[in-house]
Amino acid sequence: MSTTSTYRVEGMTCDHCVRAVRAEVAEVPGVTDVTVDLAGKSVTVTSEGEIDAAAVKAAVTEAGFEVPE
Ligand SMILES: [Cu+2]
Repeated sequence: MSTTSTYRVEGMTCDHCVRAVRAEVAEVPGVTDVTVDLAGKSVTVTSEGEIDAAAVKAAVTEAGFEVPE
């Protein structure tokens, strides 16, 4: 069963940012799909089973952006 969760992402300004976030988050274990909304400042993650929110936040940070609490 797949789960979808959305996280707010601060600091993305262009398509390069979108691609960077997508690439990092896609590497989180269990993630099957990543949709980044530049205008909406969010990333929607589809995964098999429960996703590790901390891992998603770490991936976004790794890409150079912030997930505000
Ligand atoms: Cu950019």
